Amino acid sequence: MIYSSIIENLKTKKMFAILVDPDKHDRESIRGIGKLAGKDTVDFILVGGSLVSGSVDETVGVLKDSTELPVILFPGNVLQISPRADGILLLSLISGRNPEFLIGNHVIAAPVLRKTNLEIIPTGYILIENGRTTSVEYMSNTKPIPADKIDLAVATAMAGEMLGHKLIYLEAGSGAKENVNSGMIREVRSKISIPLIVGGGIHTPEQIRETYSAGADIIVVGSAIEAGAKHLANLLGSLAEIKKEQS
Ligand code: 1GP
Repeated sequence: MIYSSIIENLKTKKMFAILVDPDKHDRESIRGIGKLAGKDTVDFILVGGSLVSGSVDETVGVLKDSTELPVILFPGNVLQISPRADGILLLSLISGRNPEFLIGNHVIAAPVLRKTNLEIIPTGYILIENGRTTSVEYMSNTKPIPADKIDLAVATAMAGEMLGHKLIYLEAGSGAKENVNSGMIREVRSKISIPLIVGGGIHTPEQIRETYSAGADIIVVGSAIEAGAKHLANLLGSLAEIKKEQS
């Protein structure tokens, strides 16, 4: 079970996930990512994006053939469901007030999900302003929480936990100008007891270190792995070191 292994792993170490957007990689590159992402650095692979025209199902298939790591759907919309994945972050965009992203799409997806063996992981998804309009902000038609309104992010995360979400995801948005600030991560972490994922605009080993030190349990990196296999190999090289420091 993915969720119980996350809880188990977090007792002793920080976790790291990479996000594969099917539109940003060809088959070869997806296969390369699967092979490079070893167990000592990457804990799981997310697949999805705000607007995807390529096949999520095919991307999941290639990943499943090239890695043993869990492949988890991170859907931007209901078209991004593949029964071949291991699980799905069932996201509720709780920073927003768009009913489609709070319940509407979930109603559409539920009967489809019920027919699969996907592990469903309800996730409170909180979008934080980052200095520019991201695809997720535009596509979800929601307002992010301002980066300096830490109290709003904390209250939203607490509400997410009280509503029964199993993870909280603090998201600056893919390609964010500014990643989620340490002060906000620290406060949110101290007020919830479920695991905290942080992603968006994290590219360098320094940012990864800082984000973990602030309290992120799981970091997600997407855009930074789109620069090619060499870049990914370098990043994963420093990650092994960082994870050792943090454990
Ligand atoms: C986006 O948090 C993820 O949903 C990753 O963001 O692409 O900026 O790494 P980046």
